[in-house]
Amino acid sequence: ALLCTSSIQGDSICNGTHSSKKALLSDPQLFEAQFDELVTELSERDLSDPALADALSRLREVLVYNSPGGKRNRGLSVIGSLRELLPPTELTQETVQRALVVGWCIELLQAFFLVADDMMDGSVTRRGQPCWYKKDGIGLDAINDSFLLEATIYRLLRRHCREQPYYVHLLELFTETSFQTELGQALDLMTAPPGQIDLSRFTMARYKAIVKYKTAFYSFYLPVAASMYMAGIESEEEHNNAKHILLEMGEFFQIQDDYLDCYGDPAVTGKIGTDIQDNKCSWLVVTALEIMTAEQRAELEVCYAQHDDACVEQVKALYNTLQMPALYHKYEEESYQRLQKLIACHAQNLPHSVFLNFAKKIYKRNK
Ligand code: GPP
Ligand code: MG
Ligand code: MG
Ligand code: MG
Repeated sequence: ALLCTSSIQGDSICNGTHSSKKALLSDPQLFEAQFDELVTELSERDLSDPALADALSRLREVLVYNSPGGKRNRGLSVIGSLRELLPPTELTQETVQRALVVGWCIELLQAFFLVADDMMDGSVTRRGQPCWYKKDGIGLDAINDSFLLEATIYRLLRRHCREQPYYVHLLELFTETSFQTELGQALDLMTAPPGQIDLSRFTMARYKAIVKYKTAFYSFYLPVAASMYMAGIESEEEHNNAKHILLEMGEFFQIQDDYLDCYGDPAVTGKIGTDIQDNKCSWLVVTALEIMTAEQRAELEVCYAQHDDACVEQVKALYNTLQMPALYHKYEEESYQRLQKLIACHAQNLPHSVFLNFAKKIYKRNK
């Protein structure tokens, strides 16, 4: 009874007022189809100085390598939410098109963060392929590539939304959200100094601050807030109501990410976990610390944050002894119930489906 029952809204409903061939495609199909067009726009039509040809072909390569293979939850939820917020008569083909572009802007923000995050976390694979910085001849040049990915967001917003009444709202939303995420990433990194083990740093309060900022704002509030602005909803109260629910969802989403870092199947998640080696303030270590004995704590002190397979296995064995998978599943169920209550109390004027559709996609996920 965990998943909500309403039909898959927005996936196959008419895409606009015109009955063109495109109107037969589902939102996910339209979204994927738009990518090639945006790559061409950014790498061929945007700047025409022939002296930039090599740089623009690099940009194309970066876009094409780092955008596919994700779940697209963030990007698709812009059009998904907009369909719930606007009456069908106002969902013209142009409006749908713009919502898809704004969705791509969120996917590009995600690509920017992931290229950079994988370097900081020393990760090996992402979305089932080597991390971009791990590719031959890329290395630290990936820093600049991440900046390029970020810059494309603002090129697209300018080209597609400049004339819209919500343009400045979107600009502020993207810059503010980026700042929040970068602050969260700073907390994440500072709480995990390589090789310096201090288990007293790993508190639940610290954990919640890290994940709210590094994940919840950009992954959950950003897409829904963008669609609210596109639908003309500007009131701070409405945005705060949505934020309240979405940040709670975001916290749970990162707890899942932490769980999957250790217990997920890399063939499914597309990435190999590094949290134990990286000394991360993960939900697993924070929760385990709350229930372990003094002896177990002493053992963890020795084997956490080591780049040594035997040590990593020892930490995992300790997690198993403490029944972390069972604890996690209990937490997931409770979190889902809490979220349902939050939606009932805080959604107010906003359609509950905006939140329920999102919740449906993340609970019980394994990737
Ligand atoms: C997820 O952390 C958080 C991010 C990807 C935001 C990064 C922010 C930057 C400003 C670069 P994670 O490291 O647990 O994600 P994953 O498990 O996907 O590597
Ligand atoms: Mg990471
Ligand atoms: Mg990280
Ligand atoms: Mg992770």
